[in-house]
Amino acid sequence: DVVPVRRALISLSDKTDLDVLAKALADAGVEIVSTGSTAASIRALGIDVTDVASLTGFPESLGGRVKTLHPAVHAGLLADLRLEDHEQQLAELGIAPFELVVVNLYPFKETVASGAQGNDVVEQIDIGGPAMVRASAKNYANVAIVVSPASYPEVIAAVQSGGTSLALRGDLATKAFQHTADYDAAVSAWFVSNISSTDAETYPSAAGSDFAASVTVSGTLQRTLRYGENAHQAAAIYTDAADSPLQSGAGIAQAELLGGKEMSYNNYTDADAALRAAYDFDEAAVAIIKHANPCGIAIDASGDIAAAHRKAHACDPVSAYGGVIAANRTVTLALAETVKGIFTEVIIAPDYEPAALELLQSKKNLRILRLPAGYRRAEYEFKQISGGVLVQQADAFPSGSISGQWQLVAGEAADAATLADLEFAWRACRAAKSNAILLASGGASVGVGMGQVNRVDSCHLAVERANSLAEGEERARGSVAASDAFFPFADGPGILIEAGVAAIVQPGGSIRDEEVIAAAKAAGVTMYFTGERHFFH
Ligand code: 93A
Repeated sequence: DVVPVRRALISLSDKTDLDVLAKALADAGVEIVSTGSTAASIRALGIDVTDVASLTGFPESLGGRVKTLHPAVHAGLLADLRLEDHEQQLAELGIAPFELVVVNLYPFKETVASGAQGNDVVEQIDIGGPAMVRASAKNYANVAIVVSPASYPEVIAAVQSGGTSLALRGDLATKAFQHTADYDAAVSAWFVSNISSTDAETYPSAAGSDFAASVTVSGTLQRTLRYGENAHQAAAIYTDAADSPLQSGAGIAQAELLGGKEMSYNNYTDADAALRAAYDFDEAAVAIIKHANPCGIAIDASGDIAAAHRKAHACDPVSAYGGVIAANRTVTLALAETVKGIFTEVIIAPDYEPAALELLQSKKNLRILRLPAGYRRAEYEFKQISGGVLVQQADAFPSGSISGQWQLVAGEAADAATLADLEFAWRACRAAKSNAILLASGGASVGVGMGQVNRVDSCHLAVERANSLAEGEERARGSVAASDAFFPFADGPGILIEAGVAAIVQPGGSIRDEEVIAAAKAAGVTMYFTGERHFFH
């Protein structure tokens, strides 16, 4: 596993501690190959150095744009000497391998921070540097890649003691890929703000790329985000480590962007909430989410995902403007045609019919995401608190009928259609932030009261929204209601009963259950207890 270092390639914009490094390598008998000003600095120390131009047989050209982009360099970085074939080819080509590569990139972020504009910034996009870093990191079985002076002492010690270990090279390669990902994130953020013609947002970016480098999070930095919940908050997205108890690579963080702008922090949280809701159902289901709460949720028992969307949208067409849509089935052309006419931030689904995708892609600002194969919700949920983190098993419904466990406590047993609506309402209610009251009818939410600090207000809100958002129609009358937790008093159910709901499902378990049951009985309203609560905060 130990690779002795005979030949090193050094190409540095930031020359911090280059003297220490070059002297140590020269003392250890390492041959040094280097680019323009780096070679000059090494030579000025009185140390022998080979110019990369003499290696490639090409002068550094186009004002430095083409220095190391040459097979004589890259074959030396990418040859896997565990393979006889690679070794033989290198010999035939007359190319010697590198065992150590030390590169830091053109100071792109620093140039942007200095206030530079336009071409001055573009010129600082390093191409050859990241190519060398990525090639060497890919070939970590053979090459040690160093991207920061902070790693020099450890690498020098390894060189002096006979070579680099596989563990060290693996750690260095991991840092290298994080470094190039972070670098490209900064470049792409600058392009979004300065070059892209489709970007309608005018908020100043929070320069998130430095932030990502400064926080330690378990998992892998995927990219820095333009900003967090608000424009002044820096932010980044990390993907779970392979051995993480979270999800192991099959969640929204791995979803494929098929169209539209980059996902923002809020897009991610809303899309995740939408998925959580849509995937609570066996039937074709659509959830429309804004600010982590549902504008509408609906199912279609015949599997028509467009019909599910129409019903979900009808719940609150006003709030659905600028919302996030999740579907648990392939998006059909019929669904795409409806969505095309509604301003939507994100649509996420397991797949898209080709014609549907093409139509949606014509909407430049619509982010279109395809879930990774095998998408599933995480088994555990983590919530940061000051000084620590809370962990819990994720709340989930089993598939299939759930009403078998319910207890009828008031009124007549629900007929099949009402029971189906009660089951739907009970599942859908879980998507609304507590305290949640959800009214449903025909497999669709028709009124949602969410996020209130008392259940009476949630009842008022659900009824008020059910009746005011549908023109001239009293949608609360004849609907069914679900409550995510028990009613502590009979006042909440009183509001629902007065509005005309036909049946109520709730966990039960209050010391005043008898009063609540009595109110339902007096009104002839069916009531079930589920015995299980579904708070969601
Ligand atoms: O302009 S580049 O993208 N083209 C290249 O072929 C190339 N090779 C190395 N930039 C390139 N580099 C970068 O030059 C390195 O990443 C390093 O930051 C810098 C060092 O150049 P010099 O030693 O000539 O000052």
